Amino acid sequence: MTARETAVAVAHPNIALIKYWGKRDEHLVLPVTDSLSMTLDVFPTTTAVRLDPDAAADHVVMDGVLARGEVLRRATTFLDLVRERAGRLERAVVDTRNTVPVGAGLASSASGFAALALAAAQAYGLPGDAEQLSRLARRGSGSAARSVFGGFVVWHAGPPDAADPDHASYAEPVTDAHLDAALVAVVLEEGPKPVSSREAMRRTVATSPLYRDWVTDSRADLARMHTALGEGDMAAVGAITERNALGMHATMEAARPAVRYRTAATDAVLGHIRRLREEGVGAWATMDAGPNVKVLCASADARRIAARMRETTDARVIVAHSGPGARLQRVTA
Ligand code: 2P0
Repeated sequence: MTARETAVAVAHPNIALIKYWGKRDEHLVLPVTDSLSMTLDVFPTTTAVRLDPDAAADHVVMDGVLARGEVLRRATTFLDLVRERAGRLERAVVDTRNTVPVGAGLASSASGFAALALAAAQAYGLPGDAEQLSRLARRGSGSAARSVFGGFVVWHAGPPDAADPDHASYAEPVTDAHLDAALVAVVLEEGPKPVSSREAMRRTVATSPLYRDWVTDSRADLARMHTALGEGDMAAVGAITERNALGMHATMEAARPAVRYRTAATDAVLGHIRRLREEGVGAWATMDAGPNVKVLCASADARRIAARMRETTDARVIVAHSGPGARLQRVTA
């Protein structure tokens, strides 16, 4: 690439069925536990990166607004890492467009850093395969490691005593999953969250008396999840997903001070999902760092469940299926 060329990459968000909640190394973004997600086919982020040899600083525009403060700092820190690895000094012009509400617990940082990692690696001429790209994206935001791949994806925490812990922590596709699942997102709130997931994780690891048990449980959940995905057992995948999410929220709600993302509206949707199950409909809940609820179900049931959610809430309801990994859209002069 020459300095005039622009690399454009697209990545989709992912929703964890087995959650990532807590880091063992903040700088390297190493998680305490493995996590497992499904990449979605909605809300892509498209990011363009162009090198500017004349610029004194990175210029980052997010959804048409010039980034400052924490958003700019995180992007620049990430670009510094890419520059260091590529042995380049030029600053970058970054234009990123989200289609997901930022900060609403629908993981815009996952699609954002996966797209930025791919576009920046291309623009700076950094070689590497998808696994290597996943390690790089992880440094921007943990969950971005998973958005590099499509379908079901597992992110390995890596052994705590690994000689090269950065190398040991990466995501890869779950190749033996036999399940056509969908997610029905019930978007209750689209505003920014009261506590960032980064801060909430920190507080949970440092102060929650339930955290150790959650880690033990989550490891067992992951092993059971692999079996359930391999067997295409929707009911088992759903049940493990729901209890893993509820366990994550319980551990953070026990932190001091408590982190509470669930609202009365969240609990009402959880009640609707429980009632659907009592009627024999296969629907299971998961929630992230926000009040919104995502309903995991078989693809064949998604439209019917979405219709029921629209009847029972005023929320925006979006149906998502399995989506693709990050890809380069174009490299233009
Ligand atoms: C996940 N979440 O597994 C979990 C569940 C939210 C709840 O990953 O600090 O933006 O940038 O590594 O990836 C959201 O946290 O956090 C997240 P950082 P990230 O999807």
